[in-house]
Amino acid sequence: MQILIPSDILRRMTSLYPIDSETREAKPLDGLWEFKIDVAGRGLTEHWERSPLRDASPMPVPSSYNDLSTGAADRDHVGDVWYQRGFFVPASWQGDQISLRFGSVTHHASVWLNGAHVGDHRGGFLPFELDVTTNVRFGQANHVTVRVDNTLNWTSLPPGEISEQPDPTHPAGKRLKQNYHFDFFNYAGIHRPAYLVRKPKQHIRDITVTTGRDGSVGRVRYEIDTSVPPSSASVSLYDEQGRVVASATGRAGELNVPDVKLWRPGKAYLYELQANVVFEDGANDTYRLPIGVRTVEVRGNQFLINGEPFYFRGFGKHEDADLRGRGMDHVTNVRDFNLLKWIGANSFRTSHYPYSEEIMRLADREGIVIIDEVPAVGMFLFGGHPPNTPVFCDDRVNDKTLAHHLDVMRDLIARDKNHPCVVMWSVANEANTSEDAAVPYFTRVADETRRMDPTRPIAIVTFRPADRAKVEHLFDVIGVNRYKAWYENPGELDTIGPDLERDLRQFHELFGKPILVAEFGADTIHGFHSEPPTMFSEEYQAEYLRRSAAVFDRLDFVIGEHVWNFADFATKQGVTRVMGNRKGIFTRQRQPKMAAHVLRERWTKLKK
Ligand code: GCB
Repeated sequence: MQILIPSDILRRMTSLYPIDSETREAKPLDGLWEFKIDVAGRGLTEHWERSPLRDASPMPVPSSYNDLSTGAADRDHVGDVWYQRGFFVPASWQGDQISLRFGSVTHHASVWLNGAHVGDHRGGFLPFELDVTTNVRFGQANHVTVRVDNTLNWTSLPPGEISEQPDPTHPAGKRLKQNYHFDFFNYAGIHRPAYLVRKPKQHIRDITVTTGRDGSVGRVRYEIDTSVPPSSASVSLYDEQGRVVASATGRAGELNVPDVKLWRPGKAYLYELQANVVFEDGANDTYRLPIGVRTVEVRGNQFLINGEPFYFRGFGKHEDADLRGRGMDHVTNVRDFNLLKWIGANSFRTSHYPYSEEIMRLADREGIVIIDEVPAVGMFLFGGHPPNTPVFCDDRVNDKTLAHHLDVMRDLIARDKNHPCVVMWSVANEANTSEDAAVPYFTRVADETRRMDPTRPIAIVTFRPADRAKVEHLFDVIGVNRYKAWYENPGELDTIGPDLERDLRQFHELFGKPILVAEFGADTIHGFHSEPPTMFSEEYQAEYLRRSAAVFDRLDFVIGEHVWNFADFATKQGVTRVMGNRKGIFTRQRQPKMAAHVLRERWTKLKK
């Protein structure tokens, strides 16, 4: 059976990745922009968008701005920063639709073109596109200004809290302090590629594809969404040799692909769906979408891809690198995918926020399976609050947070629905699911996510004890995070075997669902050695993994092991963080620690 994602939910301008085609152009706006930190918060009232930024410095796009300056105040700034640049719009573009598109701006953006406000966006990890056709000057210079706000509050994802601190060095005598309950540095800036996009006035707005298979015949259902109803529409499917293997006419329909080559983990096969649309006035639009034919399903204790049991071997990751912070970087991405293949991994979770479209496209191509997560992280109060302070209540995670959470789920599904690499949505990481008020909240999130995409299983990643986990039953797969012999019983490697097994069995007994061990790991300083193994040494991490793996191998309901973390990454400063989180199997510079060889030995031989 084929199910399409309801199109009312997906009518968003942002979903199609910007490409060149015979009817479209995507002009990169990456490079050096003018940049200024709004220390006193005056930019908006002084209308910085109206003139060239004064005393600006150069800032690369895409990149985080935090690690490029030598000043702690710049790195730790809370509030607005401003970006500006000029560009030229060819006169020949007149008559087309012109838009500005950002892969992501973290966390919130306001955009002006030639001094006129053209739009705002909330949320730091998804794309947005603004129609600027009436604002651009054709055949002339233009300038774009972006205000980037990095603040987090209880209605944002991830959530955070702002407090004020006296500071005599600050122009206002006080400064803002950002608190948050998640374990990665709050990088900010224009993090992903920016484009000036030209497409026909009447155009393809979106394409939705779902796939299935009957024996050797692949079924590809498609639906094309256009800005106005077209007079005709057609699609052709090309194989990797560029041969047409199926075609159809109409805005929606089904293609049959004889002798289909499936998209398989580790063995990706991508077809290209070419959509052509002609409008009443004779104008036309063409878009090419890479697609893979595959199925996913949870059945009993198993996770099936193409009807075959799939065991997740891989990591929780981060978009994080030296200097660039969370800025999209092809160099890091290609190295990471090569390391994933080297170590025998087949999957990762986009912990704890949606990753760049460039990474998703790479995963499609390289056959790496992805669990796609939204930035619902930090919905638990770690330390500093009296015990039992609620999270799900009017003052913290509330109805507004829920509304935004649902918006982000919808936008993520709109962006990533056509990626064969995405096999499951993860709706949250380590929320306080022991609270009664978490139940209606996550019931809504689970119901809406299933409604928006009936084709993929959904998961939640939890760290609560099984007998106090009140919402986990709502999901198809439960991701469990456990740090035995680390946060629990530090240094006692012998506890891993019995404790981890007991804990995972309890989850399965209570919920009867497949369990993914979504996080387990130990901080390890590259170059520290100790025999017998001691915490932070390479030997400890290696032994920790061996003992954990022995547990997974005894439990048939465990559908995968995602080690925390792929690489060392930046966090806020604190006494438990030695220049960041060191649970990486690779260093932040992407070189293996000893444990990488242990995993490689296991994963390249694992018969599961
Ligand atoms: C967790 C979190 C992850 C942290 C990790 C740690 O449970 O999900 O974001 O980085 O623990 O290392 O403490």
